Amino acid sequence: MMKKILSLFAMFLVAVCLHAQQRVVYTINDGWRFAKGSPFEAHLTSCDDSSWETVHIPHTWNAKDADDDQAGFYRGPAWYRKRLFVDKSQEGRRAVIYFEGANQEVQVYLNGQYLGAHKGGYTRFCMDVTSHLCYGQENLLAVCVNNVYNPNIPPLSADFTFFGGIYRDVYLQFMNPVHLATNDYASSGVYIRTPEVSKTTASIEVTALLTNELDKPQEVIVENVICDASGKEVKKHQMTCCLLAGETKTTVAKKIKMESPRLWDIDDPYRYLVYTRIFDKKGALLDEVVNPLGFRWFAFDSEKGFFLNGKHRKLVGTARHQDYFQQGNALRDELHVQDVLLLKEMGGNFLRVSHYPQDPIVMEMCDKLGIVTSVEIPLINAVTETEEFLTNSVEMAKEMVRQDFNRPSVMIWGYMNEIFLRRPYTEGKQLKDYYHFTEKVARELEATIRQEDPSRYTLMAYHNAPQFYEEAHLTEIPMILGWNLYQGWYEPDINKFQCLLDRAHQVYKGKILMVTEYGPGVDPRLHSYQSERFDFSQEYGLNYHKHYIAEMMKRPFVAGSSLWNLNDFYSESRIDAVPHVNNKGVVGLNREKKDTYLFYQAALCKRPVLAIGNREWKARGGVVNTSERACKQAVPVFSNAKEVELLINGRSLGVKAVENGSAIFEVPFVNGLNQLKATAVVGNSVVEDWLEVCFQLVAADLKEHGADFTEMNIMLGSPRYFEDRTAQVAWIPEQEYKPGSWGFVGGTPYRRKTNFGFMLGSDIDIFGTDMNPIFQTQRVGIQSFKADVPDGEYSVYLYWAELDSNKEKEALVYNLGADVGQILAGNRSFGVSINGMQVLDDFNIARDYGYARAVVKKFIVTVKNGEGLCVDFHKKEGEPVLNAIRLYRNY
Ligand code: GCB
Ligand code: CA
Repeated sequence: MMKKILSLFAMFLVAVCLHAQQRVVYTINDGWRFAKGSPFEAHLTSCDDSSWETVHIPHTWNAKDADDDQAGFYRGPAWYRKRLFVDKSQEGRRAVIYFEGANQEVQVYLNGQYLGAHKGGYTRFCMDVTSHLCYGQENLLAVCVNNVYNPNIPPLSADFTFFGGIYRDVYLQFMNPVHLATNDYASSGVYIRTPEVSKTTASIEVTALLTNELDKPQEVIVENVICDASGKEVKKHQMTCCLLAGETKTTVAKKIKMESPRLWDIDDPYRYLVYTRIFDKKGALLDEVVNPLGFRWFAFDSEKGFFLNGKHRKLVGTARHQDYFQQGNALRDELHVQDVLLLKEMGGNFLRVSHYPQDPIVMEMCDKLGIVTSVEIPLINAVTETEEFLTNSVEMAKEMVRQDFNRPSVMIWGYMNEIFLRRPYTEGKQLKDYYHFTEKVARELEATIRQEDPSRYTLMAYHNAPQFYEEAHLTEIPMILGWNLYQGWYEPDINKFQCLLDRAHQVYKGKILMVTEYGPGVDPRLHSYQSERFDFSQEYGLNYHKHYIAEMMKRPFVAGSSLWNLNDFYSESRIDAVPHVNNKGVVGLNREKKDTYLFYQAALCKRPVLAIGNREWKARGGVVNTSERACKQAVPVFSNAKEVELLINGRSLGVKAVENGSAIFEVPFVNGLNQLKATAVVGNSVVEDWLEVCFQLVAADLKEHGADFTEMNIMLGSPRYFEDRTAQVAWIPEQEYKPGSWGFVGGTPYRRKTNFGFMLGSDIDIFGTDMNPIFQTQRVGIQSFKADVPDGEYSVYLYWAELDSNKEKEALVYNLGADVGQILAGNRSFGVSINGMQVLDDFNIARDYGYARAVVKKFIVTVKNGEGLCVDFHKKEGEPVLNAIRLYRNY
């Protein structure tokens, strides 16, 4: 008995010893000290950081910059310091610090000693810290991160915010001195290839890099074990290897054969695991690394599109940026996971991991869910004509390929997005040289990637200026030509889209074609039943996407597409309906689903889909337009059923056929709460969906039905509906005044001049509000706003912003060196009276508030003797304007 216990004890000891020798990996994300700028001797232990902020990684110092009123964001150095206690038990082992990503230049110090640097904000990197580490005591890790513009590090410019910081996980790793290499571009040290794959057989080749950091040679056994998804060992390969002192050596396990492999596919993303292990001569495990293995074969054809495991597949999906509401790019893993799930749920099978390599967990999810991916390095808009720029780009390409080499989901490597969008020259020798240099960079990147990984395709994405790319021979270099197309958005005619596809197919014969971007801006708070280009309404967005996807589906030569973008994302210099945000997501910054998302879900999914559209439009309003004292408004129901039924407050609105993913119902909303219920039968299952909408009904015939009038919120110069989601207020479009009702008298909607003619409303950012849309439209030359409301006391809120602030004028003023306010003041001045009483005489928005600033004035007014309310505007200089009006009944 005693013997048995002893031997059990011995086994336990052995187990503990074996374990203690394996790799230990953990994050060191919490409790860092942080300071912007360059504090004195921040790299030294003696530096006092007690007054610094305490932060947690993932962290960016620009998270708040993204939502504030000021243009620009902090770009410069900042320091992170972390006290690290390291156990004595790790002494004698190798210690490595591993960063998943920090933007964009990093220098690392340990206990005051310089360890190394890394350039580029989107790839992983690691450093051996063993020689500077003190065991059984505290160490000081100091990291300088800098996101200042560096002409030699791509991206130079782009339509997204270059959030600075250590914004992805940081790990400490401890391992045996004899271990799988950690000095190969932060790869796993193991590269798995599958030179042959078919349904019946596959061959596998595993290249492992081994490092011996002892000062004497080591004889080791390298083992590669392939396990299926249940963990069962299915193949094992062993070999011996002799490592010299200090050597890193490459070993290759060739031609491991496998019969009837279960394939990795979109619908069945089956993954095996490869355990690569090193043992010493006595059989003790020294190190182990695990990698995914997916068996698949794929091919692109310039006429027929994409084939996976011999089966044709139209790739349909999205691109994705790594940001989230108020968090910049500093996302915890769960938020990355959520995005890939959203894509899968939408029915997507393709992710353009753009414009840069992303968090490893994104890639892991694509492997797990069966999402084909294209990963790219961030050469965007322009290049710098230096050798250093070229070298950094090539290094980045190697990092990208080696780091995600083993991912079954990756089938394409990309580089260069719209590289001629910001050409510094437009003609002459300088342009020629610039083209030449760009071509050289492209050719080197292509060669590097093809050499690193001949098993995958290469991709470049172009904007609609094909002549530039042709002139520089860039359309000849990659295997796949990706087009970013925005006809019907940046360009007026949506039908040019399909013409461009056909042209590209004709001109670049034999080249594979993908649509790497397309998409309109959609502010989820905006709706319109007269939607038009650039109004940011959900309705325009939906029409645009329906058009694009239909045209692409018709053309087999379009191998695939990634709509722009899965999610709204921050772009500091952009002015859309939401300042500093690019609104082209099919989900919002907080991942709310826009109608466009629901449409794709219905169009792409095989499982039953039923979703009432306008999902997040919960504070909705409109004018009574039926005898039943209701407001009829169109509501789309998205489904892949043949027909759907919609009920409002228990009453059926009938059954409608689904066309192109949706059925539109005219829903008679009543004042207050409305309960919508949709039902459909898909196959054998009955599906249902519900939505509650709070509706604010505004009477058209105020004189007759105004007794219970409470409020109205009207956008002038606009057919748009807007939801103030903070206060749950429904804004509705203007109408012309008729006796007994309400509305404007006189004037015309504000139109802004663009390169493509006039557009309704402005796109300038309005200061002092997060509700740009209320202020971006306007009635110019308005004479009155009247409402035949019942007697009582009212709050009348008038909303203004001076929209005439085009850059030309400002530039002119700056050229003259004069004060903006002085020159432009007085260009518009008017008086305002309410019910005959003058309340403003010489009101000049620009003079008093400057341009593009939200101004709201509230007037308390008593309405008596059944006279209703009348706001009159008196022209003095220029045209009187009004952007919006809110009438609220006090008593
Ligand atoms: C593009 C760019 C992308 C932008 C997008 C847009 O073509 O590749 O980075 O965000 O257009 O929204 O304008
Ligand atoms: Ca992570």
